[in-house]
Amino acid sequence: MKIVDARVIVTCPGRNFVTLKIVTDDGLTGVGDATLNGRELAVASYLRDHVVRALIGRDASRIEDTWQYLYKGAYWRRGPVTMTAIAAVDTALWDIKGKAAGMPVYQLLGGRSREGVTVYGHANAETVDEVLVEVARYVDLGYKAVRVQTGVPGLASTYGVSGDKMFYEPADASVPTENVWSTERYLAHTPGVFARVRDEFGPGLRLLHDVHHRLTPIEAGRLGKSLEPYALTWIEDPTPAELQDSLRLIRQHTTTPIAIGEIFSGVWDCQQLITEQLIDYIRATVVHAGGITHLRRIFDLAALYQVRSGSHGATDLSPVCMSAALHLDIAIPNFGLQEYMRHTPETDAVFPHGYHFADGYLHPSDEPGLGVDIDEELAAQYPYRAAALPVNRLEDGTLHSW
Ligand code: EZ4
Ligand code: CO
Repeated sequence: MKIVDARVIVTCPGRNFVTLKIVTDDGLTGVGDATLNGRELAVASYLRDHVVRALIGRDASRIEDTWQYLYKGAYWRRGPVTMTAIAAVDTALWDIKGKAAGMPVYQLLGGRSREGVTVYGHANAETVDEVLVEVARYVDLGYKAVRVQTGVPGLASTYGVSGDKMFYEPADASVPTENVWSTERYLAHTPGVFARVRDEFGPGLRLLHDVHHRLTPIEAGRLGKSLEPYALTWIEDPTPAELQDSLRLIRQHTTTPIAIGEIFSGVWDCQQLITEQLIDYIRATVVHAGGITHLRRIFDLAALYQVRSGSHGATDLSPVCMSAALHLDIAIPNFGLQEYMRHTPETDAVFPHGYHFADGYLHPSDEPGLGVDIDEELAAQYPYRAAALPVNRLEDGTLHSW
């Protein structure tokens, strides 16, 4: 089963996606997501200019060997561009292997460990009164877990709050939008938001919150402690996590669970976080952490330390990534939660897929492979549009983490 073609498809059905489609000599095709929000063309070039020619003629059934070939063979290891490109190849090869075997990929990963994949949605609004309405919408749709983000009084805009409630897209301009941030205003406001939400919805609803890398460890400890009465499932990315050691300080101050890892490229970014049990959920995902092969390796390490999965699932991860994530989620023993932001109808049409949402759960497709494809003709109707993620400054103008 030799690879005879590998196409890199860039499309923008409302937002940019990069997809790799691999074709074998016996007519099988596989798809992999290669989207890196705001840096899409870097990955497209990595694949087109450096990877595709080395794939032609390779045995498509050798997934592990191809992973090692691309990782060790590049000499330059790790990094989001490299690992996203490797992920795309890896995901497409798992899709092909499933089709060759006549089985959904989750069967090749050991079969089902659960009946459905619990997902959380994003409730967001400028004010607390408005966000209660948004949370109720998700509850009505059947969601058992909801992420809550609100505006902060005194700040013009805040991460996670948008006009379009279902399809939040932060990459909103070709040159980064400038936001203003105040940790003091945020820490003063946030506990009151969760007091209201918990009071309104009772103890059964799982609540989450994304801090988006904005605090220092001691500030994060204070936030976690102040949120303890409202029993959150997790706070996400409380600090930038390059400094894995810093999570020890947060742990000394709060029992609010912590989820980190959506920007991680591989196991070396979270090895200490996992083995010292400094986090509760690892948010690494298929597209940015080296594909199904490498993410499974991360999840297996995490399982040894009672760390559960909580994969990133924002709209900038295409339905191809979501399909792949669901096959892992349904199979691994230590699944925790899966983020699920719905894609627009335009995106769903470009990426026909067999997964479906019902009563708070996503269900992977039972078709052979990943159960997702790209409609290349339709994709060609949506040319790439430059879009960058915002930057964030403190009120005095100092550049801060976004
Ligand atoms: O900002 O995916 O938890 N979800 C997130 C996302 C990220 C975007 C960046 O491309 O933090 O909204
Ligand atoms: Co996040």
